[in-house]
Amino acid sequence: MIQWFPGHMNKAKKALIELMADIDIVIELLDARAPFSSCNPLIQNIIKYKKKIRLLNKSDIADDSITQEWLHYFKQQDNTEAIAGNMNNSNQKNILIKLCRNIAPHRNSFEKPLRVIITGIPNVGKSTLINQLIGKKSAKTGDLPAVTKANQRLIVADDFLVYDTPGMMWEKIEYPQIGLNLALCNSIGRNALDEESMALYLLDDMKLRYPKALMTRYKLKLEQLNLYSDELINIIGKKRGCIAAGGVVDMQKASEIIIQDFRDGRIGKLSLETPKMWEEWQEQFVIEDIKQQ
Ligand SMILES: Nc1nc2c(ncn2[C@@H]2O[C@H](COP(=O)(O)OP(=O)(O)OP(=O)(O)O)[C@@H](O)[C@H]2O)c(=O)[nH]1
Ligand SMILES: [Mg+2]
Repeated sequence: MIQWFPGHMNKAKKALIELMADIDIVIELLDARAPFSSCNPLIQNIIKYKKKIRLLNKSDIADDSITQEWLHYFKQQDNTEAIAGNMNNSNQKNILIKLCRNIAPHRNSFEKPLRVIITGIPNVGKSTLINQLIGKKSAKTGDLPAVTKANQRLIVADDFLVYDTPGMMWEKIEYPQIGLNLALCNSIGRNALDEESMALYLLDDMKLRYPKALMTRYKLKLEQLNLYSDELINIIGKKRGCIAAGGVVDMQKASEIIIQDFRDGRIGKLSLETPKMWEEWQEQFVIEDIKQQ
């Protein structure tokens, strides 16, 4: 089971709890490709009673119809607005600022500024969004988990403050699907990962849910989708020239290529989980928990 909770996240957790008393609105970024796995219970406990906007980010590389299902799912929660996020949407800044001002209209002066915090799992795009909101590159960004290490206060306008925070992972990941989905979305540190298992899991899922996208990306024949996923990694590795000493396919390298293709949206606009899949998984988890008792 994948676990990753580096030391700075404990500090970040304490800092987030302290800051929360002075916050009017929480914008929680979820990864649109895995909204439930990225809805970290540690963060939910801290932001429980706050007004929230759940922003399903990276929607440009997620499955549009599934993102709509998730938006519907989250909008049913108390005190919660839900919108899709995409850093390439030039109107996103205006939409978000307007939404925040509507939620807390009483915080509208220099003396009583609107105080908004941006939180979420690592690498979901918090700092990128902050830079978009303030209109310049002040927060450090990067395609690696744990780029931001401490809270940072930034000014959107005289009456609008925004806080960037370090990404936080689940303290304990209870179920394998959650760990794998978070790992595929690049929210978990490399040293905690086994890329071959991740690629096998991704291919198992894509063969069933996105067969056309998979065939197109790797020029596969329909009947090849019946092969075991390790054989598929082998075929893809050969096509991509991932050959190790002795002429065999370098499975690690081939797995890394498949994972990177997914992360960059090169296989297509894919989502790893739907609300319905989650219901089914949760039932399965309950049965497994009972069996273990
Ligand atoms: N495709 C896509 N990529 C995005 C989007 N928003 C951010 N990214 C990319 O995601 C990566 C992580 O962005 P950051 O803003 O550093 O993420 P963060 O949440 O601040 O990460 P930590 O500080 O590590 O917790 C960068 O490579 C961004 O370019 C988006 O809407 N779509
Ligand atoms: Mg950051």
